[in-house]
Amino acid sequence: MHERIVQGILNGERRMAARAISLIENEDPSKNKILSELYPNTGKAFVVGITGSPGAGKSSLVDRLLTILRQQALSVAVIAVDPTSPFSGGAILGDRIRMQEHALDKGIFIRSMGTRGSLGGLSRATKDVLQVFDAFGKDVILIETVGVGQSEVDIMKYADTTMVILTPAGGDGIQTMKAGIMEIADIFVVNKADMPGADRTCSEISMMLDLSCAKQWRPPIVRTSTLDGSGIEEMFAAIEKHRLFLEASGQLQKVREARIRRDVLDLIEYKIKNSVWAQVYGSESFELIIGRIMSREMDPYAAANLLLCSINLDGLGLLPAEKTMLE
Ligand SMILES: Nc1nc2c(ncn2[C@@H]2O[C@H](COP(=O)(O)OP(=O)(O)O)[C@@H](O)[C@H]2O)c(=O)[nH]1
Ligand SMILES: [Mg+2]
Repeated sequence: MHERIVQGILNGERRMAARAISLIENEDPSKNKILSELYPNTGKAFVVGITGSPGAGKSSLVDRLLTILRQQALSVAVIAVDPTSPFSGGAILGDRIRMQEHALDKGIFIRSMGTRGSLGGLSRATKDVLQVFDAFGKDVILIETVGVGQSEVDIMKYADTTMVILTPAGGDGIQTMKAGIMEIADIFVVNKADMPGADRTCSEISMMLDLSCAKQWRPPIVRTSTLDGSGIEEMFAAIEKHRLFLEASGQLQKVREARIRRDVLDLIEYKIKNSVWAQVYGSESFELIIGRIMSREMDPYAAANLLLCSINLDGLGLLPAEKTMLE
């Protein structure tokens, strides 16, 4: 079954890509095998993250960006992540923007992710979906996410270029933005520049950039309006410029290597944690020890050490067949 899906994705069959994504969202055990086999075919897509407050105009900008990317004959995938939405499969983007035109375009694949697939963490599921689109042969992957919490900041770590979308002061000044969000910006976009206050927002961002330590890359500030499309070309040019900077400076390699390091450690941590919980929680000795801690006969530190000795991490994560191969 998984062979069929992997082959389908590599052959560019949309239906198979959609299948894989559903398996990822449902935490189906077969997803690991699919992702492992797709892996050699990944690493080619360029990932652009788009984050900002709800209503800042992220979806509208994505819509505009899609038009430009398609004019360049690039194939694109959009992942819209909204942790507050229980819906999946197009509800987030679809009702907001004029997607009809793009929805029929075979070069575009749009996927919304809500709370489904959050068992292993929404950012983990997003990363897995990213891999599917990458192997599927998408040149560019856009990730739209609401910039409100830690999980969104985590998701943006998978982007090569991160755009933070702000709107003119009064509506949503930079003082209201989370510090963490400001730091991850490679490009600032002041959208709704058709409204008063855009100048002030731009100078606030500029002042903030003056204060932060000098980096190799100073994030440009682009003004856009999705109403008349002004600034959209500049926004695209800024993305291109950042991509060229990443490539020329060797940063792209560095960032991707750091990401791989973290991914492997995350996976190990995830497996160990699951195994520890499965072995310890609710076990007889665990319950016994908890009772002794309650009566102050034992302390939690000694208890943890004691329980650690009983945990077996042998062959963690290996499938039975892989174990036999190693023996
Ligand atoms: N005036 C103005 N309104 C905009 C602009 N871009 C988006 N909007 C409006 O802002 C609202 C939120 O846009 P949306 O793209 O859904 O924002 P998102 O929540 O960040 O994805 C919609 O009603 C849009 O029509 C803009 O450039 N100028
Ligand atoms: Mg949106």
